[in-house]
Amino acid sequence: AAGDSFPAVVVGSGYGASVAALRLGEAGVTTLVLEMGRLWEEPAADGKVFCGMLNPDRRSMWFKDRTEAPLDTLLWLDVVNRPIDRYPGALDRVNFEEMSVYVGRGVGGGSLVNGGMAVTPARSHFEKVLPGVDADEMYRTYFPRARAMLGVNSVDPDWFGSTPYYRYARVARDQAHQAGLTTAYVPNVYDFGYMEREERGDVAASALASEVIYGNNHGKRSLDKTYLAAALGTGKVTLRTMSEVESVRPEPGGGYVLAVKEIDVNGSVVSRSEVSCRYLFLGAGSLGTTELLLRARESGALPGLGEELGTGWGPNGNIMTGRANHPWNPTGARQSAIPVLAIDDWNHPTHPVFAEIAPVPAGIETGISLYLAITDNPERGTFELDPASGKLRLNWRRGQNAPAVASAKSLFDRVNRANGTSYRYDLFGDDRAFAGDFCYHPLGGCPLGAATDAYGRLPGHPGLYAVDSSLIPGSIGVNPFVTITALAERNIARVLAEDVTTG
Ligand code: FAE
Repeated sequence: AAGDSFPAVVVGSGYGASVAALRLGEAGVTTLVLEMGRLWEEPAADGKVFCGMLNPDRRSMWFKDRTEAPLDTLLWLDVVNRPIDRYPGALDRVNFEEMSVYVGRGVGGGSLVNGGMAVTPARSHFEKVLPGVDADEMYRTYFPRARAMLGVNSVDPDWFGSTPYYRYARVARDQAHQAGLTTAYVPNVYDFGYMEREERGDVAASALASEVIYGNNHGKRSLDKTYLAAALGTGKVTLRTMSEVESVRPEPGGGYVLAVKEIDVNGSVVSRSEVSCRYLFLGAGSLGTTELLLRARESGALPGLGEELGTGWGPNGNIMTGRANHPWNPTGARQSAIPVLAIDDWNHPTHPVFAEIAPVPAGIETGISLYLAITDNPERGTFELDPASGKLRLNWRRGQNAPAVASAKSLFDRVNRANGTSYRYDLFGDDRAFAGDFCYHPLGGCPLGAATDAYGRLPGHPGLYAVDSSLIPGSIGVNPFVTITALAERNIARVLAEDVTTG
């Protein structure tokens, strides 16, 4: 098909991409956003845009025959996952050999499916992870800008203290305190005023109706409602959905040409076309951006890309674990799907952990305290392309999770000892108490200041930028999207000031 041409193209529509799109639009740069997933806007026959976690249907997952939820089993029974029809659902699980990575698909990327936890990292840890970035400027300007734009707010402690929907978090909080640990409220982009109205029955329930990893029908300020809405509002930004960028090559006179595959809801190819641009912003996520760049390096299309590309990958030290509570201390059948509390033991000298108290929104009493622990695992993986299939391969061995499990175990052994409780072995298959074979927080692949310059510019290829989680080298110590957003704000400000000419 004949190619379209735009001054700027943004690939993907997650955090980095949305920031780039808004700031380009505001600067008057006509910009096309290409997103491989759906625009989640039209309600289906049941009146809902997204499906819930208790009754998943084809809207739940990206072209799967069966859901692949993080909790595999309950009481060793295969009751969690369901057969579904193949469809461009909102949550994808990319199964590499020894690590599975959850990602969002659709307009808004991970913001559609994530828990909304909006955490700014400890400054000391940020400085350790990204020493080349001026932390003063980040904490003074770009973190506050990101939080304001994302709509970050906090739960009212009084309401938290009394609602049955956070009993599970209060139980886990008290047990942490019993072990001498500190807990902290975790800010979120879910509108807590809305959540309180849900409890009163004034509005349609979402967080209080077990909605989260397959999308929230209400309450969550996902990117389509914040950055992307503002980007489209500039009148300079347009969006093409169900459009996957397959490859990138340079245009002889400068700029780039993208090969784009458009699919329908059955996954059938509707068209293949080319789009050219002067400035190309890659915001396809840690996996997507790294894959596109590796393909361009391997094919010789972008020979300037160096050896650092594909390195510095990590799962942000993610480990999930569950504890069994005493029958006289129930966690509650009603649970808000949005986590609001964490055990903060990040200052531990040998086993730093930031552990979110996660819901088990099963609709029944399970007696489980579930946690997503973020640890400071120093292990890193690398990406490469499988020579036979051309697909992305992640070199990460399961054993590389050992430091993360050791840290999580150190903390939860203390909690169990102080409360006379034990682990749950029935949740993740294979009688394991700790699940480190999947992650929610893929980071790296195109590390800032190594695979790129200090602002995400790819070497040797003017006008080509990485803008997303691929820039963060494997760990940030807390949930990552506030950092991804703030870093994208910082980088695009510099790029607009120095590189981009309008008109
Ligand atoms: P991301 O949001 O992944 O967006 C990339 C987009 O690019 C997606 O929409 C893709 O469909 C699209 N794409 C990929 N490849 C292509 C291509 N070739 N052509 C066109 N489009 C493409 O990127 N983080 C937090 O901070 N707090 C949380 O509470 C939290 N909970 C999470 C819960 C779940 C279940 C998951 C999966 C993640 C969670 N995260 C959380 C992580 C967070 O969502 C993630 O770090 C960010 O979404 C990553 O942002 P990026 O901009 O890198």
